[in-house]
Amino acid sequence: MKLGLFPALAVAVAETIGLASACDGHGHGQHQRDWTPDELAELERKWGSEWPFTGIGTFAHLEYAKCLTNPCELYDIAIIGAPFDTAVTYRPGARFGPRAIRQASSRQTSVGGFNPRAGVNPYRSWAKILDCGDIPITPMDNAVALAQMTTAFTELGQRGTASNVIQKPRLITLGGDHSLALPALRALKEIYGQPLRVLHFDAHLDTWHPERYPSAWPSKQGQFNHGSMFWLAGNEGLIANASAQPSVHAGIRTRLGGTGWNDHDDDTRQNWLRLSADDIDDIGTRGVIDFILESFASQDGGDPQDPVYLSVDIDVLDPAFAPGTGTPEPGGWTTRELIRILRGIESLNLVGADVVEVAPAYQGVGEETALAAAQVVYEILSSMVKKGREEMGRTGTGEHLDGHDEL
Ligand SMILES: [Mn+2]
Repeated sequence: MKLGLFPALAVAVAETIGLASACDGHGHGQHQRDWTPDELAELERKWGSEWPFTGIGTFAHLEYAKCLTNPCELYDIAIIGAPFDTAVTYRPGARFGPRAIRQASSRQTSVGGFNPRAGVNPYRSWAKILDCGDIPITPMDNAVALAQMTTAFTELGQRGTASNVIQKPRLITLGGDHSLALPALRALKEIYGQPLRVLHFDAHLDTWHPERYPSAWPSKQGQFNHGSMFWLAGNEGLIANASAQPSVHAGIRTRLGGTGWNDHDDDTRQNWLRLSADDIDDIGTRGVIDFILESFASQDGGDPQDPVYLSVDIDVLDPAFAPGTGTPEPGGWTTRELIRILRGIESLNLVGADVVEVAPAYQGVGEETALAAAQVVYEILSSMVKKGREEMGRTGTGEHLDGHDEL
């Protein structure tokens, strides 16, 4: 066997049949010899661990794979960066969001990853979770960028899974500005063959008619922006439009256009329900959770089962907690409230999610905005893994790998 041709495969085969592994290349010296599996295991024991502050910065120290260029790479859940911010209306900078969120996730490790709120360690359960890196999105041409994101999300989401627990892999996208929700929903419509329902945490509606941004220079391309992507998605039939299957905004506190509530009326016509940021003062996190779960309940009133896309604009948080964002609005939720709400809705059937509008140039030196975004991703991962584990319990498939049975 020529080791130089397929080194990874050669090592795997050698390990399988009990052969030692040899170094590739043309160097000289004592390393250019065969290494036994025991010797390699000893190296792994001595040097294989990482401290939270060491290593190359993948999300939560997860294994990194360039999934877009390696179609054989399988996963159950993929973290994928979409560093794109040329469709914003105010502050740019979210192209640096994926890097910042990964950096802020450093203290998340598989060793210390048990989520006591959820009762699961998402990094040590049935799911193979990979950091698939970033989509190389052009900052020069938004039409090309939209095509790139749509294609990438479709290719990544259509892949087979690493386990037999779920049929389709889940993508969690690190934004990037919020416009990426349009290509994400296009991909999910293609993959699931049906329009999705959306749970949207945000200060803003993002169902704005493009003419909400008045210009003497209207353009079709200009409709693709971070405030109109749900309007576009609705028009394209990507979002469920049956009155019994509404989508939900929560955390809303934006100013509206004109002199009245026309934007709300338009939003309602697009089949959305709204929960304002202020509502939490009257109904608490429990009330917010109940509103969401009741809105997504199945037709017979049972557990929500419709596939849901979860979109988290970090500006749902108050600028006190997340100033590093493109369009900050005072009067938002705390990070703790958002975490509590995310935990409360873990029974939703999340088939994809994003965390968007993290623009680290405007955050404090303590990286509070990116930390909040990394925590949001962790809570979503916890929910997806926990739901899969419950599914395994119902169907009797797979193995219980956690060593805990706290459910
Ligand atoms: Mn927003």
